Amino acid sequence: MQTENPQLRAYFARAVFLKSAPEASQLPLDSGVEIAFAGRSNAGKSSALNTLCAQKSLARASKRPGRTQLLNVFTLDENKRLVDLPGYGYAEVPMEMRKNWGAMMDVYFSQRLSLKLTVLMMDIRHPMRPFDLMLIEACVNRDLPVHILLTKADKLSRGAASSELQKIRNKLPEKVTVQLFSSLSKQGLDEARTFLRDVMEKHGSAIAASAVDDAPNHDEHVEA
Ligand SMILES: Nc1nc2c(ncn2[C@@H]2O[C@H](COP(=O)(O)OP(=O)(O)O)[C@@H](O)[C@H]2O)c(=O)[nH]1
Ligand SMILES: [Mg+2]
Repeated sequence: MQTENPQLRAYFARAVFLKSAPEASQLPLDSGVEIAFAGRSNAGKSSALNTLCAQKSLARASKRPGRTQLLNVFTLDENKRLVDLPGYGYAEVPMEMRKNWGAMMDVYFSQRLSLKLTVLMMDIRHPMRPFDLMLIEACVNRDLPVHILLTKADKLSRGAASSELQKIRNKLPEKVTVQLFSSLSKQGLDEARTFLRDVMEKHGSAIAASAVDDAPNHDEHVEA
């Protein structure tokens, strides 16, 4: 088990569940900084979120994948959010739901201005599947940074994991970053937290500087 930096841990341990939105239109007001978590069902997304936020069941790490089609919103503070996107990739998800998923993601990725980073979870043993490539392309097309966590790195030997990392890095667009990660061993935890915190702080301070007279009204959100 790897050690973790306590300050980085505390930064994310503040996360609390805010709401589940069945559609992008029902997300909180589009202000502040948002980081989205995406990945195929079973990629280890819920586990990664729980590990990053040092909580046991912030995002439910379920063994029954692919059923919930909700955007789950967690807040670090009033200007910083993590959004857990619905998983995708299981044949058992009905066609209607898949179409709905695509439409929802299109709206979310193309319109959400506060979205500053997508964290894509890929199981290191099953990386770069069509869904992953589609998502990377959608983000790159709108200049949205993507940071990839190659999850379950503990399933491979150190050597195999780092050669897989290099192989995948070579196939990615230059701006997409990638690292090894394991919720089980906490490998890559500080690295991931540092990356995410830097994105939050970079955009967060820009907002603070421009928001002196212009504080967002958080009561504006209307529940459906
Ligand atoms: N060995 C190992 N298993 C993991 C890790 N992360 C998740 N898993 C397992 O992978 C399965 C799917 O994890 P989950 O977080 O629910 O994936 P999600 O569907 O993407 O949210 C579960 O059985 C987890 O216990 C990891 O870092 N190492
Ligand atoms: Mg999950």
